[in-house]
Amino acid sequence: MYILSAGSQKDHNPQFEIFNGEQTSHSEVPARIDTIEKALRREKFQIDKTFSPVPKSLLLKTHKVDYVKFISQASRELKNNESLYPSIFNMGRGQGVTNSMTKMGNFSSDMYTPILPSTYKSAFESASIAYSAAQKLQQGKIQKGYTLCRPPGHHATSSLMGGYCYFNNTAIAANYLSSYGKVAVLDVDLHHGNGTQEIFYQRKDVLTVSIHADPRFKFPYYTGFVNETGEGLGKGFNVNYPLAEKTGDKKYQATLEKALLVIKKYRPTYLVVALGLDTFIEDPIGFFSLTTEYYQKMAETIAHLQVPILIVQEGGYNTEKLGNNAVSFIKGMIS
Ligand code: Q9C
Ligand code: ZN
Repeated sequence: MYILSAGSQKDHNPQFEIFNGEQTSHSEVPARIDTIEKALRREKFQIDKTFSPVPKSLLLKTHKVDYVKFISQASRELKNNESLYPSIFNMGRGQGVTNSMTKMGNFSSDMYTPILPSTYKSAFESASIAYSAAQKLQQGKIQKGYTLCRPPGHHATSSLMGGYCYFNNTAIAANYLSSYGKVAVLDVDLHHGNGTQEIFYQRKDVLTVSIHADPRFKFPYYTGFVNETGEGLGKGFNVNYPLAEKTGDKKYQATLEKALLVIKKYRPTYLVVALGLDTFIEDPIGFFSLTTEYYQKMAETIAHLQVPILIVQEGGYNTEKLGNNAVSFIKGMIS
């Protein structure tokens, strides 16, 4: 198992989110990566820290140029300790852009996802490790890779940040690999991978499959329903599995097996797994009841596909136990 992490990702450190009109603590903290790295090292896994920057062409295959420019420019213009949150959302209503706050409303879908001075660099490095590991996979240098991406990516659409995500690391890796074969994305984060769904919604060369909390009750609320199956050429190449509160190991496993059957039938050349560990029973913003032991079985089941696999870290907010859960998953991948 090849494991890749970056350096500057830890600089992106949101101090709060705005939830229901209040400042509440932010779940997506730098300690998440520290905990995973520590647990992996304890188990004697090596962690590579060398990577190439994601090519602009690949970034722009996934995100609109104005969106990328906005994140870059807004990060650069902020002073130390400053942060930018949207207060009003454009939602396609108009074009008047007079200041950074109204401009951000063009590119934001919620108030959980601020821009800080370090955001562009951290998000860029997060995307870069996903790209670099995907490249190694494509070159046949590795059969399985795991990238400790932070900030996460799967809620970022082609032109909207949200759900703690800026650049869609999973989609960037899948887009890269799609130049070399058919790609399946399996999203096992607790939350629906709305960004990844949007990015590939009209394509059949990338199959997107997501298992997640029923969006009637959980973020991102507006997407993740069964009837979202793709559009145009992509019709039939997006599959959603919304599940009820307190879904446990057994029910999850049954759903995973169904999802893997769909992926198997597609005969992908590569599989990208968007690994959220917020399905954990003790996750502070969770909804499911999966156990640490189950992550090993989940990974074993996925590995049965016997295709090159890239695992991209997404959510997971129990910073104390996140490392153990990641280790359990990685052990299942290699067993
Ligand atoms: N105060 C990922 O797991 N919900 N994003 C915030 C809780 C947003 C999760 C409400 C959840 C976003 C990558
Ligand atoms: Zn999540």
